[in-house]
Amino acid sequence: MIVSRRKLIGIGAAGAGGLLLGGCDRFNDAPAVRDGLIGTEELTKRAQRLLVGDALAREYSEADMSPSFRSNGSVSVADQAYRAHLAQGFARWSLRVDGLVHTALDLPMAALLALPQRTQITRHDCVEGWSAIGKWQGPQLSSILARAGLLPTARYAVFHCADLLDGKPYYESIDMIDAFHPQTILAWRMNDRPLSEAHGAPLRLRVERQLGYKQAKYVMRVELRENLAGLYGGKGGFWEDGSDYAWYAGI
Ligand SMILES: Nc1nc2c(c(=O)[nH]1)N[C@H]1C(S)=C(S)[C@@H](COP(=O)(O)O)O[C@H]1N2
Ligand SMILES: [Mo]
Repeated sequence: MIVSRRKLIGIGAAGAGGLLLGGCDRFNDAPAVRDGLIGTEELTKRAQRLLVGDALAREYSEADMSPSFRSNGSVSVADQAYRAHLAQGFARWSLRVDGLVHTALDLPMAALLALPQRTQITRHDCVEGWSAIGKWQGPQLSSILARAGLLPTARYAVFHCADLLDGKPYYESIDMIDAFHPQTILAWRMNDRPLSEAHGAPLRLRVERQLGYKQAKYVMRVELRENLAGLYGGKGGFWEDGSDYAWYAGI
């Protein structure tokens, strides 16, 4: 299974990189690019960002929603503290926000629900070759980060999850461009219902311009960091560490 996932992402990354880099002279002329100071993955990311800018991912109508939205990866969480919170409907659970912030936060569900909410109907694309259109609701990550107050050195938001996959903690990370993108939300509601356990209760990331594996489920803690080195495998995510998936998984 891991082998087939690798194949798919390999083809996707090569295709996108070739196409995007080939078409962008302004980008290729930049001194750091000319002098070979930037690696291939960073090139792909920057090329995509130049072309995509702050564009919104496509949003769909209710009529487009998939009749069923499959779940993938972890579909349940073994952790005892998680199971106790699940049994209580997350009534005493809170999201931890810490690291390079002015004020570390513990936000209970009520506080997350009291923040301005964004609802979006988007398409989820998994590298395993399936897609589904679903409706997501939650506060924008930007409003949570604004509450905590970022220190100037904060460059990445890391999402720590409650589950273990293949015995290892699942985690993901994004940069500040995606963290402050209007469609980047911490969703607690999916298709007009609170998130199920299989889809990541109580809270999951939606970062709509990237692939499925970036959409971290079971988010317990958001940590602001200056770099990703020294955290687990150092590549910023579970699949990035274990299977060489691209850190920037632009669609
Ligand atoms: N915590 C956690 N988040 C995760 C995963 C996982 O195994 N654990 N799998 C990822 C992958 S590969 C995909 S395609 C989506 C699947 O989301 P879904 O189960 O809601 O369809 O979650 C992503 N986020
Ligand atoms: Mo996926």
